[in-house]
Amino acid sequence: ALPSGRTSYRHLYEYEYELKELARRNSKLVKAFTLSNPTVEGRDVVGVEIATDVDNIADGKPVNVTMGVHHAREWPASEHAIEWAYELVNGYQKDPAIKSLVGRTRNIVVPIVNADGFSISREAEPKGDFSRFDYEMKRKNCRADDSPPNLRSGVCKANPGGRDRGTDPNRNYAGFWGGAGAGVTWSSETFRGSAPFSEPETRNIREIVSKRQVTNLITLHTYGNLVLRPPGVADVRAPLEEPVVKALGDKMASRNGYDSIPSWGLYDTTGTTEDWSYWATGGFGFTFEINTAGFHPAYENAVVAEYTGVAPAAGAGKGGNRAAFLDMLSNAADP
Ligand code: 0X9
Ligand code: ZN
Repeated sequence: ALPSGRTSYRHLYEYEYELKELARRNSKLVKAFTLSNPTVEGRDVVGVEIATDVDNIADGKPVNVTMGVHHAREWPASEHAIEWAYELVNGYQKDPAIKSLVGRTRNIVVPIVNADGFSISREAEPKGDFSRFDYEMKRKNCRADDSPPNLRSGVCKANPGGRDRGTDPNRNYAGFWGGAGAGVTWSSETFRGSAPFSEPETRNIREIVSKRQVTNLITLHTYGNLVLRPPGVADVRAPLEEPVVKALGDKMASRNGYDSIPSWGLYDTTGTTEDWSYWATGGFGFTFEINTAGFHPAYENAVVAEYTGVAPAAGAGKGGNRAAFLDMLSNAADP
């Protein structure tokens, strides 16, 4: 079973409620926060920080960040992230190894980076010319083309329409922004945006990475059973620490049963989360692509089995993402 006992995909309001409830019930260990940039449609982006004496943020400990749902339709990503928050809180009370790891680190979890997109995808209903599927399969955020008439309306509150409205948050970071593997037009599913960090989603993550000592970061996506490390584009140098980064990626992949490869091995991208964070800070960052069955297939497999490592999911085994996340936490605590 999952740390929370959950058996179905959460809705946006449940994430916010549960994160705040975790903090309320464990006030010395867990602090809930709202990032400073509300989304284009005005939604809050909420996370938790988990640390011994959580309010003492200047204690100098390394910060380990876990985030999900840059891409709206990738629901297992936020589920794995929030379950990790429960794992740390539960483990702190009853597992001495987890208590020790948490005691030497600070852990930030932001399950839903793209709150507008997730809300549209998760609450999808047919509307006008568009099917439920058109809404459910939204990827990007809700940024509108500001040149009237708005032909790029997309499935967002203000402008129902095709799902092409928006910027891809995972092409909007400053790392190699605007290069290969990023769209330059609104209709592209990988639209890079008007400038690096033009979007509230990427600014929110920049705020965390720039203000805090983020040594370790995992950004969760679906799908493909992959542990991806920088760089995302073939024609740049690998990190100086490539052997160390590779070893950590390989170790995590040995837990969740995924393939460990450099990101460009999947396809070229620019402007992704860890290509920015690594070159900005030197902190280690990985993308996990959860499961092989689709963007949000059956919960039992894509979330319960893949997180816990219990069969029958294809990539589940040897401890699952729970064990892979613990490797990342151990690396933060004892590099
Ligand atoms: O394209 C993406 O943003 C990620 N895949 S997804 O299907 N979740 O959209 C992959 C990003 C990893 N980086 C590279 N493949 N270079
Ligand atoms: Zn994705």
